[in-house]
Amino acid sequence: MKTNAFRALVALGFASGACAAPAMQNVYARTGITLDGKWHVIVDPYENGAYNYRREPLDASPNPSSGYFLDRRAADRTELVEYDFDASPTLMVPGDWNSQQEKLFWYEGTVWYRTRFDHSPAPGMQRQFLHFGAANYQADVYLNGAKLGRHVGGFTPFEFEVTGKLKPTGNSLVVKVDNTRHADAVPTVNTDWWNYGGLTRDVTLVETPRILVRDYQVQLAPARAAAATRVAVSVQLDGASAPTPVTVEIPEAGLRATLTTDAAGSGRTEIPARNLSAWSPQQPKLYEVRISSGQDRVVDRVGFRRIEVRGDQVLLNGRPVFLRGISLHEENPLRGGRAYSEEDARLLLGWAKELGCNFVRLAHYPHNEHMARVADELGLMLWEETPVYWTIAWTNPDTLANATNQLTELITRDRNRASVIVWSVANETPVSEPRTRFLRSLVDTARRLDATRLVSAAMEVHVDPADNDHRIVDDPFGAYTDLLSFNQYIGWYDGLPQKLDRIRWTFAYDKPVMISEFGADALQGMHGDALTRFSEEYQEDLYRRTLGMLSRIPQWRGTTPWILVDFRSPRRPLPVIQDGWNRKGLIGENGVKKKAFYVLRDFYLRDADAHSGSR
Ligand code: GCB
Repeated sequence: MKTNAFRALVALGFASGACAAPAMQNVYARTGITLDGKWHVIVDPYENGAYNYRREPLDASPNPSSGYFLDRRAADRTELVEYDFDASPTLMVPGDWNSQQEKLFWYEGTVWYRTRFDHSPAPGMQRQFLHFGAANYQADVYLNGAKLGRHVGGFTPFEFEVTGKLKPTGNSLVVKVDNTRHADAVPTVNTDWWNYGGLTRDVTLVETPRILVRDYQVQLAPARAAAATRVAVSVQLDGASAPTPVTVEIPEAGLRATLTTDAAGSGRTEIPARNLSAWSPQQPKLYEVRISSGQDRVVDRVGFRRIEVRGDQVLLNGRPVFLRGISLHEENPLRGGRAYSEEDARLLLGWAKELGCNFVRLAHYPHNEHMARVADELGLMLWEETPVYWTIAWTNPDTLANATNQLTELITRDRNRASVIVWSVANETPVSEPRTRFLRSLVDTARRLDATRLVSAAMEVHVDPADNDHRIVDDPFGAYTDLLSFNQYIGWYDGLPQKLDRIRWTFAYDKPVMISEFGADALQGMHGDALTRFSEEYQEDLYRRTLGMLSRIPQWRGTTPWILVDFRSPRRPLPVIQDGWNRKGLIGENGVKKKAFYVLRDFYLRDADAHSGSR
């Protein structure tokens, strides 16, 4: 299925060779072999494997020189080949390179990865796809010496069809991964997180029959007044050249429907569904959903719930809810480096559960698919986000196409997850006309791809020029979002915590207010009085006062304080205290909880739900 964003990327010449295709839905449920494990790597800061000595791209050359790192061997001892994957070191995939090799800790540039594998088709399978969970930031992929294409964007899945291109033995898969930052990229050059490079998520060879269910969405239809509950189903087949029947079943609920696709392979239907138990944090019920067409069959586990906004309330399954949240980065501090596995997801989301959360903000980019699947199971609602962070090249059409593509790939992957309730299109972007136009375009994309969830962004606040204790939230972009979400750091970047007791708020919109960030750095184990910067007591006091201030806002409906765990950031050099870590975690990098953790937990367990706006 070629989305508009995908077409735009091709039209803009985003790719060298073919562009990667958007990945198929629910890849973990498919027949496949994992290509995870040790890959040989060549570190190539000058991109010697991609350009000749005149800096001409070897991709464009009909006879690439031996510099081209495509797993060649010298034909005889006189031939000059100046690299050797077999004799080069290895890195684990999935995994970032920074946390695996000390020499690569700060590295930003190109690393060439190579694995070899044999392949004999699984019974009944005619098509093969190479699926990458993510590669940060740009990946050029080569199979058996031929280029398959390129993918841009560090946090979303992509794939290449390789049917007819595989050999029974000794296939060579080479990926050039480049995490260089660029001013016109998404994100841009400036962030407050570690730029982990590499094949950071699972790599799989997926096999399917000739016709496959490439994509589907099975969710409750948006509520219509007095209408019965219905499950809305949309399906996209790949490989069907004529109308084809598709069957959708939810056996436990006794539901079954058959639809017929159109000539383009798309089909939709609605199934009346009176007896489904709703998914919620209290009861995260998941149903087995089976979708089959011809030889192809996929099985998923899907929860059914409704999320809406009415006036200043957030309604989950029709009832007001307070979002007891926390923000988190995709990092496992105990192992070090990017989180990628189901175990990592259970560690991070398990801590969020201990904190009393029903909501988690996956900041500041799309996290791996396990996060949403584990959240589905644990009953945690999620805010998922694109890396449109701080400043972006707002007027550059390539940058918008890139952001649109990343958002599209995220929504396509996770739109069957009951846990996901918010698509967030940006974080702390400075107000300007071109920026608002850019973000509106992303909102339109999100709503077009998925009409069943809320859309928002973490916005900013401004100070009333006439009154330093008066904060105003009137970002013009707030007119287009469902939640009025914003970050604020009164008491840390803006005065001392006592100031929190005096602040008054004005909101330009009658919408649910969601404070997407507040917080203070504290080094776990460092103690002092409540005015000692970086002490646990300062952070604890700031949390108490912030919760007091927010409790006075009548339309306050949730918060995701910054942040669950300390995380690595090159912007945080203060020796002894930061040492390259942002210390705003409620849990230290050693896994030990700080005092403020308990302040927030007590608030969540005792007082928070009183702010749901239920009247
Ligand atoms: C913010 C950013 C977040 C930073 C945080 C901080 O406003 O959204 O990415 O890490 O502040 O610690 O300064």
